This record gives sequence, C-alpha cells and structure tokens, in this order.
Amino acid sequence: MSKNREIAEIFENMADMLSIADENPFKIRAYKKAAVNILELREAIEDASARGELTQIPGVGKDLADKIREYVETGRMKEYERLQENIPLDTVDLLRIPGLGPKTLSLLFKGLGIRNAADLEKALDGPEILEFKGMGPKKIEDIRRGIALLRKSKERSRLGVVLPIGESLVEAVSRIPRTEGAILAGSLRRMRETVKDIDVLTISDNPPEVVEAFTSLRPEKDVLASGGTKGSVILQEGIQADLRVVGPESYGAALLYFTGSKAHNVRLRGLAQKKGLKINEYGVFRGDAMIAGETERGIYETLGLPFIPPELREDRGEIEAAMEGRLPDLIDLADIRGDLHTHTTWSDGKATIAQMADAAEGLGYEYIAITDHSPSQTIAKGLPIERLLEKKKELAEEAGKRKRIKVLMGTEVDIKMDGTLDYPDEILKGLDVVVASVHSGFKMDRDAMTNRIISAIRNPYVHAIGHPTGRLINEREPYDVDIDLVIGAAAEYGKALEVNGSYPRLDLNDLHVRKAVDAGVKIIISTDAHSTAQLLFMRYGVGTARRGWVEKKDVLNALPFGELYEWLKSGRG
Ligand code: DGT
Ligand code: CA
Ligand code: ZN
Repeated sequence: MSKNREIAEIFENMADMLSIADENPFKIRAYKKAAVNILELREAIEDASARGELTQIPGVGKDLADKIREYVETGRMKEYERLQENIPLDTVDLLRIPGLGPKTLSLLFKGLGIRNAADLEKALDGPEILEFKGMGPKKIEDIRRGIALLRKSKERSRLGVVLPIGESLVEAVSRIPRTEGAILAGSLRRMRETVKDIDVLTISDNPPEVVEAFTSLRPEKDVLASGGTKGSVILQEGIQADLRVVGPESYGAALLYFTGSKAHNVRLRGLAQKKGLKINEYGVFRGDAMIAGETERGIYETLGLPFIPPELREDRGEIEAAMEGRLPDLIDLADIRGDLHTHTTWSDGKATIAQMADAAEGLGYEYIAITDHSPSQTIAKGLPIERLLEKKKELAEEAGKRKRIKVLMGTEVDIKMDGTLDYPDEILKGLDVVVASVHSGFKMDRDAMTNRIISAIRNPYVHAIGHPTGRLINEREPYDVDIDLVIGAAAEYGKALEVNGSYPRLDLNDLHVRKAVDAGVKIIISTDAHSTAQLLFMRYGVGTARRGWVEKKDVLNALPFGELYEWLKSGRG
C-alpha cells in the first residue's frame, strides 16, 4: 500500500494546525496544495522518493520533499509531531464543526485554552464565550449540535469510505491458503449509509491458521484478538475488522447471523421457535439434528420464506412481505442505463464533457446528462447564460460524434431563496434534463424551505429535485423540510426525486425513498460525479435505493433511452 493518502492527510492536518496557530497564510496554502497534488499522484509516492524526484510533484519544494522522504524512510515526521505537542489532533478535529472556522477556533484556542470537544462543550456553558465575535445563543446551539455530530462521526464511518477497504480486505483474505468463500457481512453487506466496523466471513478446515494469517496481513495494524475461529484487528485506516472462520456446513448460518441486522435475526429466531426449530450461527436444528446451515437460501426455506436480500434485513416489514410473497423485485446496478446528474470542467467538475461521456460509455451506459451548476453557484463556477449557450454548442458537437451513447444537455439549477430558479424558463425549456437543487440558505424555517422546494417542483421545466434534504453524512444535518409534503407535491406534479449516490450525501435516504416510491413518485439514482471516477458512486445510490425497497419500474434511469426521452419531454408544453 502506498503512503500517498497518509502523507496527504498529514499535510492537510499540518495546514490546519498552522491556521489554528494563526501562522503565515502562504505556508498554510503550500501544505494544502501539496496535499491535493499528492492525492492526485498516479504512482506510489515511495517510488518518486526513491528516484529523488519528489520536487517534480507540483507544489512540493525542497522543504516538503525532505519531510516526505523522512516519512517514507522512517514512518515519522518530526515537524508534524512537534506541531502536535502544541496543537493536538483533537483540536484540529474541531474544524469539522460547521460554523467553526479556523479564525474563531484560533481565538478560542488562545483565549480559553480550548483543546478538544469536551473543553469546547464546557466553554459553551460559560459566560466568556459570548465575548467572542459572532457568538450568540443561536451560534452556540449550532456548535453544540456540531459537537454531537462530530462524536457520532467518530463511531461510524461512511459507506463509501469503508466499502472499498472492506472489499480489498476480502480479496486479501481470499488469497490466504486453505480458505474459500470470503465475503463481507454486517452493515456493509446491508449497504447501511454508515458502518461501525468491517465484518468478514470465510470458510476453512483450518481456522486457527487462517485467523493467524489474517492478523498479520498488514503489519501496521493493531491486533485486538486472535485465536480459534475469530480474529479482530484495527486497520491502518483506523477501522476495526473482524474475521470469522467457519466450516462449509455452517457458512450460510454464519453469513445470515453476521449479516444481521440483529432485529431481523431476532424475528427469524422467533419464527423458528414457532416451528419447533432452533436457529443459531451454526445452523437450523430440530432437536439435535441439523437440517440447514450451508446456504442462507436453505435456512430461509426451512422457515417457509424466500431469500430476503441483505439490504432489506432491518425488520421493516420484510419478513411479513416475504411470508405473503410480496417482496419487492429490487433494482440492480446492472439495471442502470445512465447517469442524469454529473458535472464537468464547465463548472466545478474535473473532467471534460468528452471524458465524462467516454467514461459513461465504458460503463456500458446508454446515456449521460451533463448537469453543471447555474450562475448563483459562483464558488462552483456556475454558468451564466452566455456560457451555458457556449457549452450547449460543445456538447452538441460531442454528442454528434458518438454512436453508442446519448449525451444530454442538462443543468443542476439552483432553487433560489424565494423558490424561483436560477435560469429563466426560456432557457430551461431548451435543456434536456433539469435537476433543481438547494445549495444556499440552509437555515430557513421548515415552512419556507418546504414551499421553496415545492415551488421548484411546480415549474414545468423541472424534471427532478436533486439531493432533496441537503444533508452531508457526518458533516451537516439536513435542512428543515417537510419531506412528506415534498413527496406529495412530486407525486401530484409527476416530478422525480433524486437518490444522490455520492456517499457523503445518499439523499434521499433509505426511509425517504421508500416513502417516495410508496407514493408513486419516480426516482432518479445519480452520482453527482465531479470526476470520471465518481461515476462509480452509482452503486451507493443503488444500495440506498434497494434499502428503500425501490424496484426497476420506479427508476427513470433504468429506462431505455427512448422511453426516458419521452418522459423528459412530456408535460413540458
Ligand atoms: P455496525 O454497527 O455498522 O457494525 O452494524 P452491524 O449490523 O454490522 O453490527 P455488528 O458488527 O455489531 O454485528 C454484526 C451482525 O452480527 C449483526 O448485524 C447481527 C449479528 N449480531 C451481533 N450481535 C448480535 C446479538 O446479540 N444477537 C443477534 N441475534 N445477532 C447479533
Ligand atoms: Ca459490523
Ligand atoms: Zn448539488
């Protein structure tokens, strides 16, 4: 594993520490810039270091190159450690609290000696805090909520961060000799939006040897427990991973048990009891005789149930639906035929229209809509009308060159504070795909925000509402909105709601999207990709939709192009 990510993170932390210490802004920017460029490096930074070519990385001068080399060679960076003596990482973490910027934190750090969340919480109760600029009762309440969010984020990590780590771990486990069937279980397999740890299950006739190999896969990590059939480690990314090793006869039972959820398992055990059976992580038993255990399907069968997909196993009615033969036929990643919310270099994306179209074609898509930001999004380089028209020309050219994929001209148009849109209707009318989103004024009260979004739904040229609640998992609470009324309006006006698959968003969430499809609302599952790599976020969106009982028929971007196009054109007058 290359150290690129670790080193980039160290530089980001150093930049934050320097800004809390109120140091030279140029120095701070240098660390930040180096961090970004290291993340974008296409090789292991160790290799560049070995060739003595670190200074060829943009933004890396001699001073930073020395620090990188020191870390590559010794696993330490003295300057980083020296900074931490003064400004602990716990203090840097406080920057993640919305509304608490480096300037304020720097003042609190110096003035009140605030070093961590506990210090900050205490200070919020005292009178001195009100003497700091911008601090009033409302701000203090916001910071309190921010602290709670920060604490939660330390316990549970986001799906899109952990799933790739879990998958590479499963791959490593499957290469251990005398093991087969390595698979993810737990909340990761259920595609929960956040997860506490990584649960891996595998088969072997020699569990202790496999456990031993598991705990020494990567030398950097801590081993919490090792022995018998179970190993537990902390990965270098700071996430716990547990491995259980079972015999083939119990694989299905163990997979079912460790996939959970606990609530689902409890219900299954109850059903088994009623049938005079006992079910545990080894199998299903009648008296002493084991009657199932090898496969999950076999176990469900002994209970008189069809196979229940992991994403549904939350005791949210799936058992009843299974008993009555009305489990949903869930949308699959393979059903997705295109992406209807993406960004390019025309606004704040990293890839060009051509590159995004190529990547989408590579995924086997039939269509992609390019939906850059509208003018209000100045930071995201939203397009004024003249630029939008220029883009339209380039897009038409790109679209004309391609036979396999349709490239659609779209926008992610801002819903302004008063509920009007950031482009006039005449402009929207000329676009293939209009996704309307809220990107500002998050603090509006519930009624105003609800009406604001419903106004957008009423606009005849809007197709869908993007990330309808605005939350950022572990970072920002959703804005206050009556989602039931939004869903009602979408149903009434025949508009779609988005499941944004970008893993910090997953918005709508699983519960909301279920309400939406129950109300007959169509869904778009999109990635909001700002680079070609982010087109792969689709699987998180599909996972969330599956948790929300979404079927193929509910999803617009599972339609063949002709039918989608008809839907896009209908009702636009
Ligand atoms: P999380 O919090 O993201 O790790 O969520 P899970 O569901 O992965 O929870 P975890 O890792 O504590 O346990 C994995 C599975 O093991 C869980 O989904 C169900 C099963 N399990 C754990 N503890 C119990 C228990 O006390 N009773 C039952 N029936 N199942 C349990
Ligand atoms: Ca787990
Ligand atoms: Zn957006």
